[in-house]
Amino acid sequence: MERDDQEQKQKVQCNRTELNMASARGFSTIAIHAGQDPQQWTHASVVPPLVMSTSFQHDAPGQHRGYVYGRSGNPTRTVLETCLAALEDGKHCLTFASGLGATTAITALIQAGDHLVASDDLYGGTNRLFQKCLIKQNIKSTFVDMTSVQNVIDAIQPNTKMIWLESPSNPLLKVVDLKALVDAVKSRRPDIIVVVDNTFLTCYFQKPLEFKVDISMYSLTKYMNGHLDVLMGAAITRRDDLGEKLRFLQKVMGIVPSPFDCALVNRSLKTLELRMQRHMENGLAVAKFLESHSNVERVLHPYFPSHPQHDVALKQSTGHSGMVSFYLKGNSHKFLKALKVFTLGASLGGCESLAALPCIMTHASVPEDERAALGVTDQLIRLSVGLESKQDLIADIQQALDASQ
Ligand code: P1T
Repeated sequence: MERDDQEQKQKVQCNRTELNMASARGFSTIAIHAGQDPQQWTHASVVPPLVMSTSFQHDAPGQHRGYVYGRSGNPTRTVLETCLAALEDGKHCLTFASGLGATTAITALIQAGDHLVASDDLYGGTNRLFQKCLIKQNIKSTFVDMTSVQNVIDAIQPNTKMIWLESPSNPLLKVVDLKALVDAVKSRRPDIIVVVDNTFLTCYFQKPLEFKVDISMYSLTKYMNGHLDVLMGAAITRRDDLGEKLRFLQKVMGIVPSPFDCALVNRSLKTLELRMQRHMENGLAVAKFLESHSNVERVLHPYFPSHPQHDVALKQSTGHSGMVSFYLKGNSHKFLKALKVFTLGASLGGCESLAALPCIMTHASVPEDERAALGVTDQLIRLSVGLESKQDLIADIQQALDASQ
């Protein structure tokens, strides 16, 4: 889909007077203004105020001005949630203390005895939550390769209540056809909640709710905040019933983010479009260089024609982030040790380029046989290509590849 078309379709969720701009439909205009009209505060500050108070004065018992206690609601958090809902073209956004906090709350929508179908390639921590914690609540998960919609349909049981996937996935960058999957599932079982973890692309490159996915989930810790200094998660939906239940769970389970972190993420969203464009440019440049090098076996990038789901990626997203995975022919430990601009570290989506060995660093909690079957081997390296100068990133990769031979 062309970006212009997509932007035309963006509806500004907060009302027009609040946005103070009758024709505001562009991504960055929404990111910079939605939920942030200075007129809503008596001091008219252009940057939303950071409200740290955990207690709010009642005018009389039971009479208050919308806020009671910091866990159930906070004005700085409301600003962020309003902006995120508008950016995603959603209706309700709930933020949580981390991405896994969001996952914990979302999976609390289902109950003991229910069944979950999950993608076989997921962030290791999500896989661990499903296999080690949900199982204790008698929620069983079946893991399938969702690049085939038929696999998902075949895995559905009478008690299946949720489908959970990442697209592109972490770390193999598998792409799932969201429209085909939702249509196939909902035509059979409209009661199943479909959740897409959209962390790798952000709402700038992909909007799962457009494909009638029920919940778009984020680790905001990654690209959305983009500066490697906040842990936070979000769930965004158009459904009133799910929005209401998630708001209840946010308050009751207590997995809330701090107001300070909300202010940081809100600030970061203002540059999301600029950052994502540069992540894509740098990521493609690094991926192309990797592909040309004799010490590289195979490069995984959804915007390369060689990617098995390249057509699906082009159909449902408008670009790709700085996430690139590749299989090295040489010694991966030597390669990682030789890097100078890339930092060896978990996480992704920051200004600083990071490199990781998923089998040890981010996916060690995935059972070894499952990792081997998937191809998360000792030769698989994951890069989060940051915002440094392209030529420095390529030179760094080149010298590390040479050193790993
Ligand atoms: O770290 P946290 O904010 O709790 O988010 C968990 C999470 C959820 N979904 C995806 C796709 C993720 O990549 C993550 C976290 N991932 C890493 C820390 C990592 O290095 O892959």
